[in-house]
Amino acid sequence: MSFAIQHNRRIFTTQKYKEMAEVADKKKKKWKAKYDKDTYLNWYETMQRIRLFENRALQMYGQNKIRGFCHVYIGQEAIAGGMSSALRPEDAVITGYRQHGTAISRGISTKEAMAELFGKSTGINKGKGGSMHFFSKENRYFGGNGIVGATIPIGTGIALAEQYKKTDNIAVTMFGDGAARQGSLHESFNMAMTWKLPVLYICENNNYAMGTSVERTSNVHDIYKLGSAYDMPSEPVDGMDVEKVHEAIEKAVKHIRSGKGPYFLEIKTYRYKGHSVSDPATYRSRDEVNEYKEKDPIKQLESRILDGNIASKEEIKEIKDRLKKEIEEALEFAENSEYPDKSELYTDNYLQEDYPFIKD
Ligand SMILES: Cc1ncc(C[n+]2csc(CCOP(=O)(O)OP(=O)(O)O)c2C)c(N)n1
Repeated sequence: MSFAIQHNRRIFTTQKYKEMAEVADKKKKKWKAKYDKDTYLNWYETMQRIRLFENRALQMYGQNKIRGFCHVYIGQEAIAGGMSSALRPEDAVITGYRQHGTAISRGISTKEAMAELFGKSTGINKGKGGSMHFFSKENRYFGGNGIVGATIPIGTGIALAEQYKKTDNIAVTMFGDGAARQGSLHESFNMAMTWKLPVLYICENNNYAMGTSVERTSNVHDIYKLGSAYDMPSEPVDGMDVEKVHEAIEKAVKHIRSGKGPYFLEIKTYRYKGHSVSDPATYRSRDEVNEYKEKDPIKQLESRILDGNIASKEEIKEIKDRLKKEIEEALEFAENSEYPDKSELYTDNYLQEDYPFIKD
C-alpha cells in the first residue's frame, strides 16, 4: 500500500520516501574521513559550543534575564563550523542579526557574548549592542546588523578596502534568503565583479524570511543563480553538512585569494526555531521541521566521528562536558557583571558636528 504524503506542494509516496532513505543509507556507508582527527573535533566543538550557548540563552530569555530581540541560529551551525576552518583569522566577516554563532566561530568568547546578551558592561560591546550587534575589531568581525540587506554593500566596501590596502584578506559577506531580494545585492554584485573585489558572498538560505518562504518571495528559488546575472561563480551548498560547507568555502576562498574576484555560495540550511524568540512559527509544519532535524548537522557529524572511529564516545562526552562547564561559567560571568554606567550613554556614539538639526 502506498500513502501519498504532501510536503511543500511536492507529492511523495511512502515508496518514494523508502527509496530516498535507501539511497541516503548507501551514501552514509560510503562515507570516508578526508581530514585529520583535530579537524573533525574542532568542527564538533565549534558547533556544539554555539548550540549549547544558544539553548542556555533561550532559557535566560524565558527568565527575563535577556531582553529585546533574540534570533537564534539553532540548526544552522554547520555554516559557522565549516567557515571557521576555511578562513584565516585576518579575513573579515560581516553578517545580519542572526549572528551569535558566526561571532563565536570567529573567536568572540562565550563570556563576552553572554554578557552582551544580558546587557552587561563586560559584554563584547559593553552591553550596548545586544543580541543583534556584536562587533570586534580584534577578531575582524564587523557585526551583527539589524537592517536586512545592509551587510551586502558594507561587506563589499570592506573588500574594496582590502583591495585598496593590497592585502590578501577576503571579506565574507553573509545575508539571509530574504535579504537576497534587496536591491543592495545587485548593486554590490555588479560593483564587486567590475572591480574584482576579494569578497565571498554567502546566502544562508534557511527557507524563510520571518514567516515568508522562499517560494512565496520570488519565482527564482535557487538563489545562487542570481550570481549568473553578473558572471559571478556561484554554487549551492548543503548547509547541514559541515564538511561540504568547509570544502565549498575553501574552494571559493582559493579563487578569491588568487585575485580572480568574488564568489557566491548559497548555503541551504534550516532554522529549527521561529524567526525570533517571539515567533511561534505556525507557518510551517512539524513534519517539515522534523525532516531537517533528522539531518541535524551536529548529530550527523557525531555519528561520522563515532562510526568512522575518529574519536571515542568518551572523547565526545569529554568535549560536551567541557563545553557545558564553559557555558555555565559564561552565564555566571554575565549574571555577576555590572550594567553599564549611565555615562556610557555618551560614549562610542558617532556625532557629526555640522549636522544641521542637532538640538541641545
Ligand atoms: C531593511 C529592512 N526591512 C525589513 C526589516 C524587517 N525584517 C527583520 S528580519 C526580516 C526577514 C529577513 O530574513 P532573511 O534575510 O531570510 O534572514 P533570516 O532571518 O532567515 O536569517 C525582515 C523582513 C528589517 N529589519 N530591515
